[in-house]
Amino acid sequence: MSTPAIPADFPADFLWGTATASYQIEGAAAEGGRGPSIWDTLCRVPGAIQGGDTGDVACDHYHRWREDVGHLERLGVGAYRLSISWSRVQPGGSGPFNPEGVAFYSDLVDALRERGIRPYVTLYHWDLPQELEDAGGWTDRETAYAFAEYARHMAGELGDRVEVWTTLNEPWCSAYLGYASGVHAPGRTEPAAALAAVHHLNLAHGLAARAIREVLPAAQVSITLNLHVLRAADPASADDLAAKAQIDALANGAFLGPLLDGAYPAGLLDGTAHVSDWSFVRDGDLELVRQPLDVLGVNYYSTTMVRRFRGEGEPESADGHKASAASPWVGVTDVEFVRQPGPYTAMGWNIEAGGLTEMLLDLHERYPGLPLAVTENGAAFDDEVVTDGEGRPRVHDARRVAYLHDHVAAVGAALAAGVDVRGYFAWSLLDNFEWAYGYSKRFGIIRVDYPTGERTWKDSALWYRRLATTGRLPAVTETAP
Ligand code: GBH
Repeated sequence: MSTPAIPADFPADFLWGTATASYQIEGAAAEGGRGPSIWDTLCRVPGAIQGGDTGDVACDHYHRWREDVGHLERLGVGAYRLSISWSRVQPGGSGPFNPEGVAFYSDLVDALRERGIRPYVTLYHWDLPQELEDAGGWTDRETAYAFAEYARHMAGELGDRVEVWTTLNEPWCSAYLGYASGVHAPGRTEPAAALAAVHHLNLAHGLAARAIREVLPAAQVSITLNLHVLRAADPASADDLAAKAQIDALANGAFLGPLLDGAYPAGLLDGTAHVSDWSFVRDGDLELVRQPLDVLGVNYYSTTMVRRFRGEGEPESADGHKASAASPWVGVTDVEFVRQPGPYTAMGWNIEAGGLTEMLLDLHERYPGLPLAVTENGAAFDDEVVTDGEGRPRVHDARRVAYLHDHVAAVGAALAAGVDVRGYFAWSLLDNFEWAYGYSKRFGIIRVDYPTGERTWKDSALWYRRLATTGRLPAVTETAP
């Protein structure tokens, strides 16, 4: 695909990294004093996860972490984005901490730093301790306070060895997929509860940001959002533009509003008034949520096209489900999600690198002076292992190389336009547990064989090494071992 003019070189201090998440890679679900999380529970619900897969073993990163740090070192990345399993370090989500769990992350962070790799630590990538869910989960305000105490403790334990503290990963998913569509843990389908979850996640971020800075005044604090880049099917249709605005409020405004503007958008409150009165927002909450952000993390995979539903019966979502069948779009009944032109990844997501430039430019215009980082970007494809002339296993994942190439170029285009982007993290270091899809979807630049756990560098890893070590966008053919 053709890309806009990009600079030949990225800034010398631009950070190249890879990202993972605890439940997706660690395994050792019942080892080292770890308590159960909502994902352990969902994985035991028949039919919830493709193939009946679980994160019990995953990539066995808990035992193979030294080897994985070696891969990071050989990739030449300057940063690694990992997440902490809350129930590994505090099994019940409140109460005593588990020194063995804390030591795991402490050793990992030390090993990274010894190799000059900056740890970007996410405190919450969807694995809520089950005990907290039993008490109401994110629908309960107490969960936000518990999260802040967990954050405070980890700030004390890991201290200034952590480069950037990210409170939450994609609260959109935690709230709407966890509590409205129910495809993610805890698998609830209660639209009003999802809105309470939105607010308590935002509150948790604010309380945790404050707690981290109380312990570490110089800490860099961040949150990672999956903002939706939205398109109206007919940009000349007032109806389609209104549909887009409605989705924008739920997808983007529900988080950007309180985090950066100090208020929930009026369109969000109006559009969901028939579902909830938002009385869970208490006096003072919005001041708490709006803590200074040192960097905003954004995850980008694809774009979303919507139109006002004009047909008979019920609108369908882009993937063919009836919109009323547990939709993540709380309160929305008359918006259709339109399938866009390909190519597509194995997830069925359309590939559109320009959407990443657009998102970064939009944020830059709206929030001038806010540093940004692309904390996830990548693609699932059906990879094949072949054997080369010397009998070595190879994975010629040309489509993933092209995807990464075009999206890195899209970041370059934003930089050239003056956007303050500090880094880019490829999702993911390893093939891993892809949530409701189990192990059927592979996002890694390094292949993981199941169940042996054996790692094999794909061509995309070879390509990414060249990018990370030169700071120059390599041609898609530069994949020599
Ligand atoms: C990320 O989430 C996660 O952080 C990561 O753990 C995961 O493995 C990775 O991406 C790959 O999936 O059609 O409007 O409902 C991705 C979040 C949210 C992206 C839902 C696609 C569909 C939008 N996803 N989204 S919509």
